[in-house]
Amino acid sequence: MKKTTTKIATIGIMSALATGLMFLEFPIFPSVGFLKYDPSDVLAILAGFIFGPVDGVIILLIKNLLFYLLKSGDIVGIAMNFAAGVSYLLPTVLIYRWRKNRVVEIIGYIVGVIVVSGVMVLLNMIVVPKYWKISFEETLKFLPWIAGFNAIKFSIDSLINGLIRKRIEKIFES
Ligand code: RBF
Repeated sequence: MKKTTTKIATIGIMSALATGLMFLEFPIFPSVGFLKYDPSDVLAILAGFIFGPVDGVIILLIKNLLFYLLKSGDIVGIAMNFAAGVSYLLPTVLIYRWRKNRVVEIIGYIVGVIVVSGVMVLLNMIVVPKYWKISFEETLKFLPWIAGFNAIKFSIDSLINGLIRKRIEKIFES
């Protein structure tokens, strides 16, 4: 991957693919049906590993902006999806770039899953009472499901990324 133009085009294609994948969203736990899994963050994570954290965050931004315009119209959901993607992507990618070996890569996935689960529990404690117009006490009942949702979502993404990263990287080496 030498030319900047090739890289910009690749980021554009990956953002478009991520937007398409976001349409596949489905809930994991019925009790928190507003939390939906979709595999789109995998594209941003791949770009983070192959190009760098800024490129990964750019894909998260573009896919959320496009999904907002094309389907969701719910700025809170979009902002939460973006916050979750960034909270996972930054620690995971930065740890991987610190030492590029399989053990550190796996530690990065584990740290990323723990960080995103913690950050999103905190953010949801602030957002959910306002969004659903419920009390803080009622919101507390959802917290285990919110933590579980984020842990499962980003464990799946880690697994997919871990399995396909090398193969995708090879495409860019030529
Ligand atoms: N997405 C996550 O990945 N983690 C979250 O913790 C999370 N919390 C959300 C909280 C609220 C109130 C809403 C409306 C959405 C949240 N989302 C979260 C985003 C959701 O799963 C989905 O991707 C978006 O709503 C786009 O349909």
